[in-house]
Amino acid sequence: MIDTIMQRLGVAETLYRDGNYAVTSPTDGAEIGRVQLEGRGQVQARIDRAQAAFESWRQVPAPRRGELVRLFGEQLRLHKEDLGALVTLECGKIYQEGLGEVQEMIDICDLAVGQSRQLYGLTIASERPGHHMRESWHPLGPIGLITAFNFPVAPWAWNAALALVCGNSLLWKPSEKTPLCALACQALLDRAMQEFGDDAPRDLSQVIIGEREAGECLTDDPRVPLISATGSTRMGREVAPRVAARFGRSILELGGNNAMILAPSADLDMAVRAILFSAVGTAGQRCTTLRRLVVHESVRDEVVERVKKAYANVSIGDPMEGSLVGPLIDSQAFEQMQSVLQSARQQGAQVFGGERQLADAYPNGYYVTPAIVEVEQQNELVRNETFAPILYVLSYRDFDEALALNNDVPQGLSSCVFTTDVREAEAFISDLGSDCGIANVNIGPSGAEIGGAFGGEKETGGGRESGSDVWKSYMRRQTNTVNYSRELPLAQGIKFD
Ligand code: UN1
Repeated sequence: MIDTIMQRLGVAETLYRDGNYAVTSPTDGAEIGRVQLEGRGQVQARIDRAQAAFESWRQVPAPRRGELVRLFGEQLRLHKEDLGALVTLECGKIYQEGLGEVQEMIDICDLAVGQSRQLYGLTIASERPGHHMRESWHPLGPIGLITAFNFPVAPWAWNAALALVCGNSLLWKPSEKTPLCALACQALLDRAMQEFGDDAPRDLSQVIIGEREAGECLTDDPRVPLISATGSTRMGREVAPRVAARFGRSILELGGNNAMILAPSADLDMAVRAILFSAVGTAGQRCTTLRRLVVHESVRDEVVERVKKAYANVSIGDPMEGSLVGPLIDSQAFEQMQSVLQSARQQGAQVFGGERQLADAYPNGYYVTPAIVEVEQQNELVRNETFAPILYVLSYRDFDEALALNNDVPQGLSSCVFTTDVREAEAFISDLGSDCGIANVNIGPSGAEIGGAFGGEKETGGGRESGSDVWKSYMRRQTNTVNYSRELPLAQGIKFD
């Protein structure tokens, strides 16, 4: 299957067959390719080429740059099924979600094409006669993109589509667990570049396949003015100081520990469906996964009962074959989940589910029943993000207590409230409400659409991607004061003669 898919996506066999590093599918642990890891020298050579590509790409008018992104979006439309299947094969999310991820790429391309005609600045009133001020936005340089295994294509596209229309070149270091998806995206972009014509420089976009050393090379190089990194808070703690040490900028999209407040007035049918998708979808491996259910004590028993019933009906298995829950990424993720559940039990929590499934059929595939853990308190275990399908249940009495629980974790990505009480809904998204980058009303915390800024506060890293005015992060801002008079007055009325 892999060969047919890669052929249709236009990836040369040498790129994914002949390397020194084995790529396996989490579905069954089987090897699906071998890629070549790059070291310091190769990465540096790529940065040289990215610099040269930037010098020429920034001269292409922005709306014309948008045309390249439009063509790329067309390639994605044509190859949605193949790329979606490759996402499923390489990272183990179910095919529906693989397709969804490619759709997110298409959506950001559409947004970026429009944006390419709207890279506008301001005109600002000057205090001096015969002067005007304005703000202009200029291309930034080669942009370094670091992405995670769980969303192997969309977050790259959120950054890439906007960065390209903003006039930048790209250097993409994907997760070592999902390099084939990156090669496929690159192949589709190459096709779009061929159609586009000569004004797209050859090394406009490059993929760096490598481990830690390759990543460090990218984060440390002053020629790369912006690093946009998606992954764990642990990774962010390493990347951010390295980039800051050379005064580079970063966009960080790190861990989440997303809660739902479930109020007594909520539409419970809707809430249970939202819990199911957001807690169990992608086998709990989204940064926006619902990890904490903060439910009013008056409906707690009923809700937990209904969620358990819904969990019992969830099909677990081969992500290509219509199941709702695919495998965890690897044995390490499985062991991590088991050790957290074990600690929870030791602390006296009620643990439901969490067992390994299908071990006979897939000795090297790590499928689990999603777990529900009923806890008394929001302790360290709950405050930590475990990248697996574990849903902690906490109860509350009054709304302020629920809000405090929502905010009392180190992460600040996503959050939601289910309520039909307009006061609670408004309070949740008010200045005094949720402290997260995303705060939803009557929908779950995951599955955000393109258009809104995506990202979060605190240990989530503070970055924003994929919508609103985030294009500005991929450009440099310049303030211009122009004097069209014959005098040279100084600001603040200073006399200097
Ligand atoms: C991620 O898990 O890194 O909002 C990204 C969502 C998706 C993106 C998740 N649109 O769940």
